[in-house]
Amino acid sequence: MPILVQAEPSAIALDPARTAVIVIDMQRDFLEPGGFGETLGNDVSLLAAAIAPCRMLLEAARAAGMLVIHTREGHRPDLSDAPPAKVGRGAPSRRIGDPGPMGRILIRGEPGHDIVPALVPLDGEPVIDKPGKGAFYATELEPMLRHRGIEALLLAGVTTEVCVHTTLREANDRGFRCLVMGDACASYFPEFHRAALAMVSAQGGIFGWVSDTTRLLAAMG
Ligand code: TIU
Repeated sequence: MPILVQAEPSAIALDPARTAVIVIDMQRDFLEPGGFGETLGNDVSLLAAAIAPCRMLLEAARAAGMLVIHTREGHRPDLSDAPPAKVGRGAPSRRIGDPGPMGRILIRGEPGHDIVPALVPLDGEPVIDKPGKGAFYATELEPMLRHRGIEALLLAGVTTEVCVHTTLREANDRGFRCLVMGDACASYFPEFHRAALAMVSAQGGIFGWVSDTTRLLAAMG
Protein backbone atom coordinates (compact mmCIF):
# COMPACT_ATOMS: atom_id res chain seq x y z
CA MET A 1 0.00 0.00 0.00
CA PRO A 2 1.50 3.35 -1.00
CA ILE A 3 1.76 6.11 1.59
CA LEU A 4 1.45 9.83 0.85
CA VAL A 5 4.01 11.96 2.69
CA GLN A 6 3.52 15.71 2.95
CA ALA A 7 6.71 17.38 1.75
CA GLU A 8 8.23 20.30 -0.12
CA PRO A 9 7.71 21.10 -2.94
CA SER A 10 4.70 18.70 -3.01
CA ALA A 11 3.40 15.53 -1.36
CA ILE A 12 5.19 12.35 -2.45
CA ALA A 13 3.69 8.86 -2.76
CA LEU A 14 5.95 6.01 -1.61
CA ASP A 15 5.55 2.26 -1.95
CA PRO A 16 7.31 0.85 1.15
CA ALA A 17 8.31 -2.29 -0.79
CA ARG A 18 10.19 -0.14 -3.32
CA THR A 19 11.60 2.43 -0.86
CA ALA A 20 14.87 2.20 1.05
CA VAL A 21 16.02 4.24 4.02
CA ILE A 22 19.67 5.23 3.88
CA VAL A 23 21.19 6.49 7.13
CA ILE A 24 24.40 8.22 6.19
CA ASP A 25 27.58 8.27 8.28
CA MET A 26 26.08 8.49 11.79
CA GLN A 27 29.52 7.55 13.08
CA ARG A 28 31.42 8.40 16.23
CA ASP A 29 34.08 10.01 13.97
CA PHE A 30 31.58 12.75 13.07
CA LEU A 31 29.36 12.95 16.17
CA GLU A 32 31.74 12.50 19.10
CA PRO A 33 34.72 14.51 20.38
CA GLY A 34 38.12 13.17 19.29
CA GLY A 35 37.05 12.03 15.81
CA PHE A 36 37.44 13.26 12.25
CA GLY A 37 34.80 15.99 12.54
CA GLU A 38 36.50 17.60 15.51
CA THR A 39 39.96 17.40 13.90
CA LEU A 40 38.55 19.67 11.16
CA GLY A 41 37.72 22.30 13.78
CA ASN A 42 34.00 21.60 14.13
CA ASP A 43 31.68 21.69 17.16
CA VAL A 44 30.51 18.09 16.94
CA SER A 45 27.73 18.60 19.50
CA LEU A 46 25.65 20.22 16.72
CA LEU A 47 25.11 16.82 15.09
CA ALA A 48 23.42 15.23 18.13
CA ALA A 49 20.07 16.72 17.07
CA ALA A 50 19.81 14.16 14.26
CA ILE A 51 20.12 11.07 16.49
CA ALA A 52 16.57 10.87 17.90
CA PRO A 53 14.90 11.57 14.52
CA CYS A 54 17.15 8.95 12.86
CA ARG A 55 16.07 6.47 15.49
CA MET A 56 12.39 7.24 14.88
CA LEU A 57 12.96 6.90 11.15
CA LEU A 58 14.67 3.52 11.63
CA GLU A 59 11.93 2.20 13.89
CA ALA A 60 9.17 3.28 11.49
CA ALA A 61 11.00 1.88 8.46
CA ARG A 62 11.66 -1.46 10.15
CA ALA A 63 8.02 -1.73 11.24
CA ALA A 64 6.91 -1.04 7.64
CA GLY A 65 9.30 -3.66 6.27
CA MET A 66 11.36 -1.14 4.29
CA LEU A 67 14.91 -1.92 3.28
CA VAL A 68 17.28 -0.15 5.71
CA ILE A 69 20.86 0.59 4.67
CA HIS A 70 23.58 2.28 6.73
CA THR A 71 26.71 3.93 5.38
CA ARG A 72 30.07 4.72 6.92
CA GLU A 73 32.80 6.97 5.53
CA GLY A 74 36.28 5.62 6.10
CA HIS A 75 39.42 4.10 4.67
CA ARG A 76 41.48 0.94 4.68
CA PRO A 77 44.18 0.81 7.38
CA ASP A 78 46.91 1.07 4.71
CA LEU A 79 45.18 4.19 3.24
CA SER A 80 45.39 2.62 -0.23
CA ASP A 81 41.84 3.82 -1.00
CA ALA A 82 42.39 7.32 0.40
CA PRO A 83 43.17 9.99 -2.19
CA PRO A 84 46.34 11.88 -1.17
CA ALA A 85 44.42 15.05 -2.01
CA LYS A 86 41.92 14.15 0.75
CA VAL A 87 44.50 13.06 3.33
CA GLY A 88 46.70 16.09 2.77
CA ARG A 89 44.01 18.75 2.64
CA GLY A 90 43.73 21.62 5.11
CA ALA A 91 45.39 21.89 8.50
CA PRO A 92 43.48 19.45 10.73
CA SER A 93 44.64 18.79 14.28
CA ARG A 94 45.06 15.13 13.24
CA ARG A 95 45.07 13.73 9.71
CA ILE A 96 43.18 10.72 8.35
CA GLY A 97 45.05 7.66 9.65
CA ASP A 98 46.66 9.43 12.63
CA PRO A 99 46.07 7.94 16.10
CA GLY A 100 43.38 9.63 18.20
CA PRO A 101 41.34 8.94 21.33
CA MET A 102 38.88 6.75 19.34
CA GLY A 103 41.61 4.99 17.35
CA ARG A 104 43.03 6.03 14.00
CA ILE A 105 41.05 8.86 12.38
CA LEU A 106 38.49 7.71 9.77
CA ILE A 107 39.92 4.18 9.50
CA ARG A 108 37.71 1.09 9.15
CA GLY A 109 37.72 -1.17 12.18
CA GLU A 110 38.61 1.60 14.64
CA PRO A 111 36.17 2.63 17.43
CA GLY A 112 35.67 6.07 15.84
CA HIS A 113 34.47 4.47 12.62
CA ASP A 114 31.57 2.75 14.38
CA ILE A 115 27.99 3.95 14.08
CA VAL A 116 26.84 5.68 17.30
CA PRO A 117 25.32 3.26 19.85
CA ALA A 118 21.76 4.65 19.53
CA LEU A 119 21.67 3.78 15.81
CA VAL A 120 23.53 0.47 15.64
CA PRO A 121 22.40 -1.54 12.59
CA LEU A 122 20.31 -4.65 13.16
CA ASP A 123 21.58 -8.01 11.95
CA GLY A 124 20.81 -8.31 8.25
CA GLU A 125 20.80 -4.56 7.52
CA PRO A 126 23.46 -3.81 4.90
CA VAL A 127 26.27 -1.47 5.90
CA ILE A 128 28.03 0.27 3.02
CA ASP A 129 31.63 1.29 3.68
CA LYS A 130 32.50 4.14 1.37
CA PRO A 131 35.77 5.96 0.73
CA GLY A 132 34.11 9.14 -0.54
CA LYS A 133 31.38 11.55 0.40
CA GLY A 134 28.82 9.98 -1.95
CA ALA A 135 27.47 6.52 -1.09
CA PHE A 136 27.40 5.45 -4.77
CA TYR A 137 31.06 6.12 -5.51
CA ALA A 138 33.19 2.93 -5.35
CA THR A 139 30.52 0.93 -3.47
CA GLU A 140 27.95 -1.83 -4.12
CA LEU A 141 25.03 0.44 -3.23
CA GLU A 142 23.52 0.82 -6.72
CA PRO A 143 23.28 -2.92 -7.58
CA MET A 144 22.01 -3.57 -4.06
CA LEU A 145 19.12 -1.16 -4.66
CA ARG A 146 18.44 -2.32 -8.24
CA HIS A 147 18.34 -6.00 -7.23
CA ARG A 148 15.59 -5.22 -4.75
CA GLY A 149 13.54 -3.07 -7.11
CA ILE A 150 14.09 0.08 -5.07
CA GLU A 151 13.05 3.31 -6.81
CA ALA A 152 12.75 5.81 -3.95
CA LEU A 153 15.13 6.71 -1.13
CA LEU A 154 14.57 8.27 2.27
CA LEU A 155 17.82 10.02 3.18
CA ALA A 156 19.04 10.92 6.67
CA GLY A 157 22.34 11.41 8.44
CA VAL A 158 25.34 13.73 8.47
CA THR A 159 26.33 16.12 7.29
CA THR A 160 23.47 17.64 5.33
CA GLU A 161 25.53 19.57 2.80
CA VAL A 162 28.42 17.11 2.48
CA CYS A 163 27.68 13.37 2.49
CA VAL A 164 23.88 13.58 2.44
CA HIS A 165 23.90 16.04 -0.48
CA THR A 166 26.58 14.18 -2.44
CA THR A 167 24.62 10.94 -2.10
CA LEU A 168 21.36 12.70 -2.99
CA ARG A 169 22.87 14.12 -6.16
CA GLU A 170 24.34 10.77 -7.17
CA ALA A 171 20.98 9.07 -6.52
CA ASN A 172 18.94 11.70 -8.38
CA ASP A 173 21.11 11.36 -11.49
CA ARG A 174 20.61 7.58 -11.34
CA GLY A 175 16.83 8.01 -11.45
CA PHE A 176 15.95 7.42 -7.81
CA ARG A 177 13.30 9.67 -6.27
CA CYS A 178 14.83 11.10 -3.09
CA LEU A 179 13.05 12.37 0.01
CA VAL A 180 15.36 14.06 2.53
CA MET A 181 14.30 13.81 6.18
CA GLY A 182 15.34 17.31 7.25
CA ASP A 183 15.19 16.80 11.01
CA ALA A 184 17.12 13.53 10.72
CA CYS A 185 20.02 15.36 9.07
CA ALA A 186 22.44 17.80 10.69
CA SER A 187 25.44 19.96 9.87
CA TYR A 188 28.27 21.67 11.71
CA PHE A 189 26.94 24.81 10.01
CA PRO A 190 23.23 25.47 10.70
CA GLU A 191 23.06 27.91 7.79
CA PHE A 192 24.45 25.27 5.41
CA HIS A 193 21.87 22.76 6.73
CA ARG A 194 19.03 25.17 5.96
CA ALA A 195 20.41 26.11 2.54
CA ALA A 196 21.13 22.48 1.62
CA LEU A 197 17.52 21.52 2.35
CA ALA A 198 16.17 24.56 0.49
CA MET A 199 18.16 23.74 -2.64
CA VAL A 200 16.72 20.20 -2.80
CA SER A 201 13.10 21.30 -3.15
CA ALA A 202 13.66 24.57 -5.06
CA GLN A 203 12.86 24.76 -8.79
CA GLY A 204 10.00 22.28 -8.45
CA GLY A 205 12.19 19.75 -6.63
CA ILE A 206 15.39 19.94 -8.66
CA PHE A 207 17.02 17.20 -6.53
CA GLY A 208 13.91 15.76 -4.85
CA TRP A 209 11.66 16.33 -1.85
CA VAL A 210 12.17 17.49 1.76
CA SER A 211 10.08 16.42 4.72
CA ASP A 212 10.63 15.41 8.36
CA THR A 213 9.98 12.47 10.64
CA THR A 214 6.80 14.04 12.06
CA ARG A 215 5.17 14.14 8.63
CA LEU A 216 6.55 10.71 7.66
CA LEU A 217 5.18 9.07 10.81
CA ALA A 218 1.79 10.76 10.26
CA ALA A 219 1.69 9.28 6.75
CA MET A 220 2.67 5.84 7.98
CA GLY A 221 -0.09 5.83 10.58
N1 TIU B 1 33.12 17.35 7.09
C1 TIU B 1 31.82 17.12 6.88
O1 TIU B 1 30.97 17.98 7.04
N2 TIU B 1 31.41 15.90 6.48
C2 TIU B 1 32.21 14.84 6.09
O2 TIU B 1 33.42 14.94 5.93
N3 TIU B 1 31.58 13.64 5.92
C3 TIU B 1 30.22 13.46 5.99
O3 TIU B 1 29.45 14.41 5.81
N4 TIU B 1 29.80 12.26 6.32
